Amino acid sequence: PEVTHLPNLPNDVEGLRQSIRDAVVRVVGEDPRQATERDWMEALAFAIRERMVERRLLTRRQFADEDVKRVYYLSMEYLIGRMLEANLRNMGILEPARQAMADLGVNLDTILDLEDDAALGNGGLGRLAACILESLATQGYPGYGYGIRYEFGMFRQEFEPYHQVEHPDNWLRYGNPWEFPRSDRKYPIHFYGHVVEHHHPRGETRYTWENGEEVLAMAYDYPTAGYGRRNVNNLRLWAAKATRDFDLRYFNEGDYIRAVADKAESETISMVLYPNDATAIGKELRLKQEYFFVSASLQDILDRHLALGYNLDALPDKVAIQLNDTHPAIAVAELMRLLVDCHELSWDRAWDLARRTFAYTNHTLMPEALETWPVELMERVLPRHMGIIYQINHDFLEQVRHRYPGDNDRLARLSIIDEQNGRRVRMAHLAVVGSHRVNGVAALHTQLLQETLFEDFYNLWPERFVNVTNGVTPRLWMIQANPALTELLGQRIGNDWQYDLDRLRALEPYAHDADLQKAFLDVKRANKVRLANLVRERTGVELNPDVMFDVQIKRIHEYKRQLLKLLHVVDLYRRIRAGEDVAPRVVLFGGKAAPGYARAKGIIQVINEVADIVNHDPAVGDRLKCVFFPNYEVSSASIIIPAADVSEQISTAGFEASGTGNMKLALNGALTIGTLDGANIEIRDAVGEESIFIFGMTADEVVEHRRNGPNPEAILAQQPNLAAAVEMIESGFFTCDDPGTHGDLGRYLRHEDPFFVIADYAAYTEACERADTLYADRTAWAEAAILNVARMGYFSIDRTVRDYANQIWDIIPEPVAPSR
Ligand code: DL6
Repeated sequence: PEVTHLPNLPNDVEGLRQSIRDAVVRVVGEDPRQATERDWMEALAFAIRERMVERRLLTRRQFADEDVKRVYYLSMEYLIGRMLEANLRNMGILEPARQAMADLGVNLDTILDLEDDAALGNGGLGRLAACILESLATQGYPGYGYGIRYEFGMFRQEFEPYHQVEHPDNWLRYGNPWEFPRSDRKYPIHFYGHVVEHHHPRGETRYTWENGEEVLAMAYDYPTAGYGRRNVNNLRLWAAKATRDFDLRYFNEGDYIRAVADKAESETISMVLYPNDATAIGKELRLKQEYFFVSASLQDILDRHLALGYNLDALPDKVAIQLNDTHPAIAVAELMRLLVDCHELSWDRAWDLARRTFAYTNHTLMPEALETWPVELMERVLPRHMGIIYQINHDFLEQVRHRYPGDNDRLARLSIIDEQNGRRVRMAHLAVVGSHRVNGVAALHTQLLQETLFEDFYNLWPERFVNVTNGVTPRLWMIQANPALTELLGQRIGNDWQYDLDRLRALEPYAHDADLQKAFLDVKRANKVRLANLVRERTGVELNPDVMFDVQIKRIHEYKRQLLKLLHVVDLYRRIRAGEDVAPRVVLFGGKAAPGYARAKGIIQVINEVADIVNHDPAVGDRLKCVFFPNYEVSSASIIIPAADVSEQISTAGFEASGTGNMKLALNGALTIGTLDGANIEIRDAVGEESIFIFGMTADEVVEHRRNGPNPEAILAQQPNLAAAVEMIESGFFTCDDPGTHGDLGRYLRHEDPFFVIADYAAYTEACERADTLYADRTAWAEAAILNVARMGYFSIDRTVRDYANQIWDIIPEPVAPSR
């Protein structure tokens, strides 16, 4: 019994102090007298992780004892941010740790600021994955994440001076105290080679995948603590390591340098996150990344399943696997390969198990983001999988033929292989065919999926389609990001909302209470001062916390329409210079452009140029400031979001699948100016028309407008303010050194305007004016903002995760009992 006994480390100040001091010596290897702040940070992290792993083991034991069904979340991206504060908070030891550090002469807040963000994701999709893992643990669900341990995450953005320059994000340069390298958990991953058929006279033909290259996937574990619970789950990230065989082959041939170079080359698979959020990356290395992490994860899942004593027929009863977008969709073919080729199940039995195990989340309708791989590439890199995909497609099209005899067009539309565009594998089709559930991420998005992208699939299998509207974790996006509002809420309505966000409703009856309104506005102002300090530090621009903070933070994309906001800024600027009286505001942009997306990079450049002129024009003063916050990431988001008065959610309707920034901002009391797109619609339904400024074309109107052919020039002719703004930009007013720079942008707006910036402009500025009017009435604004907070409970990630658990995964919570 002593051998299997788990330690029980104390969580009080004294116990923590002891662990931290010990860790400085024993783990960091430094004399406490000479330890630097970074040494103390590491020591603290080690003290926390010991405690996390203890609970992790308890959790694992209980899951095994209780025979639970587990969900595995497969995602190429996890946008986690900093881990120290989140782990301290979720472990319930933030305050004791603060005191323990103070006793050791170290300020915890300084230490928290030293940590790099873990930015293993691009934006919404990766942040959603991180929120889901946190919620699984918080609610006690048996849920595990799988992904890639990129050595370089999302690039660091700098402006030199106006345009974006990307710098590598070497987030592991100091090592990483949160990870547990598991050299005992390595799986071989094959690429290339060829397939050999083995015909059996009385059985199915069998296949072996031979020759080719092999790389190892090694596990790194990141424990994930639940808030207010003892459950600690696990995120397992895979790193590529060369095999020993790999070394030997060339060493034996006597080419030492080539051997070392090739070894390094084989490890590049997990080197870098592709920084594209809305375009498919047609690169061979990307396909290898996808297969690499999928194969390792599935081998690991099957190993665990069998080690727990279950047989493969029980797979769908004990395992649910969620595909986060199509990036892991090759899993459908890989599971078939493992079951049929390695475990020797019959094809039909394997297919039944696979389909009942997988579910797929779609995150975009945009054609350029939909992954398709050339058949030729797939055949070369993953020859066995190509054969399996052909077989899956053959069986599937047989079903379709049976259901719709003679309908060849339908067959071509549904086929997993697109024969029109040089033969490509449609990964979304593979994911739909191989899953028992397919979900969109907001009501409108799911509806559009059913009506457009997956219309034929929806007609075939309507029961397969469900909606699961996204959510955000209130632990990070309220408790951690906005301690002042958290405190105020605690005083007014207690803390139950931290576990059940719907309880924010208790605030509603106080929305017109003058004391609460004042306290609420004071909190907002303090958060604006906090942001203004950070903006001064990062950009040198001074912001006045007493004017409206109008915030658009998200990836830079034409459909998200940063240009719409920019035209408004230029319009206001021109009117201020013309002596008009306009409502004062600070406009803050933040977000990264994909490095190869020229239009998006041009948008960043022009915003920076406009900002530079506006901010230095003495005629403007505090009436208008424009800031592009550099290197927007999770840690800066948590300073920006609580300071926003207005949240810009102005995508062209029908293009933003859901959005989650819209939820974070509204939860923190910002009022939304938004189109009827993505989850904005559900936010409007929740908060009520009076707390949101809706404008612009609906998704249907956008389709109609596209059909009729947009005519931006005619609209410009009707709107002198807008025309003047466009002209100021294209004439080079903001680029004195090189006036020709934005001629192209002018042409783009005048003649193309593919996302209807011009068409929606009048409605947009009218919505901004409604916001200005309300903002001027502080009482009315405070009331609307308080109601906004009170009614955002639905957008908790905990509700999202329960929806997945009940509608898709069929899993139940297994809270770890506080046994000791
Ligand atoms: O579902 C998370 C997030 C949504 O909130 C955004 O609206 C959507 O744009 C984003 N999708 C992607 C697209 N990725 N791909 N492929 O990041 O997902």
